[in-house]
Amino acid sequence: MAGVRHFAVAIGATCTSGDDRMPKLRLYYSPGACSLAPHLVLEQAGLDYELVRVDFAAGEQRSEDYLKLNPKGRVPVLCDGDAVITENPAILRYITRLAPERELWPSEPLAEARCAEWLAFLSSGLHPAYAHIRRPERYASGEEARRDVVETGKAAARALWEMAEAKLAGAGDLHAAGAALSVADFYLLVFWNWGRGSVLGYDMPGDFPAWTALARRLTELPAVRAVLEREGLSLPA
Ligand SMILES: N[C@@H](CCC(=O)N[C@@H](CS)C(=O)NCC(=O)O)C(=O)O
Repeated sequence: MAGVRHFAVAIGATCTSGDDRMPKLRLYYSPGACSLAPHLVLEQAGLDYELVRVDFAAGEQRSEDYLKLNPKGRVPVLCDGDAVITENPAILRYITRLAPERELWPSEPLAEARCAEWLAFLSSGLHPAYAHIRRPERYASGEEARRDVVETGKAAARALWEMAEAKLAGAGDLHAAGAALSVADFYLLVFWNWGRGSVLGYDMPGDFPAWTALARRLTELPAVRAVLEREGLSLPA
């Protein structure tokens, strides 16, 4: 990893840094956000990359420059030279293609389907449920309606987190997509971390033991420990 820059500090709206000494890969991230998944995978893949920290508290994701880069106003964004890639499932797949020797994308057909299935389930199921709790203003305008969105989101999130746990426990595999480590494991760590966070406040070891076992196994990887520390996140207890 080549270093961390802050979006506010003269990054500008384009992907290319114009500096040949900088890596071609640049990840725009916010600590603890879903950009944690590509951050973990870039590190585990052993690729040379630069990090650009986007300050959500300062609203940098909605700044004019950032919206030129990603009109969706979200992280993660992965730049590879001039190319801008958004959406976790696409970014995660792309990173695995850059480091095929690390085998983070399964090649066996069923394991590959399982991996893709997790990526879709997490990005289109668990993530939106969480967003209903964190960002109810996206879904309703009145105070009462927003409260209802939060409460409905909480029920939906709990059911989806339990579904993920049942899926992991039922498969009984060492990893999410089978016996081997894959990008799905890293993406699952994001939602494990959100589960223990203040918004959901779940007892992850008590109520989600299979998922917690996976999280603990992941932290045996030096890359995972390094990234969690860089993002200011504690290791799974
Ligand atoms: N579908 C997108 C979702 C990206 C997303 O919602 N990112 C959140 C952080 S987890 C974000 O940037 N939020 C900023 C905001 O809502 O203003 C993906 O999976 O990459």
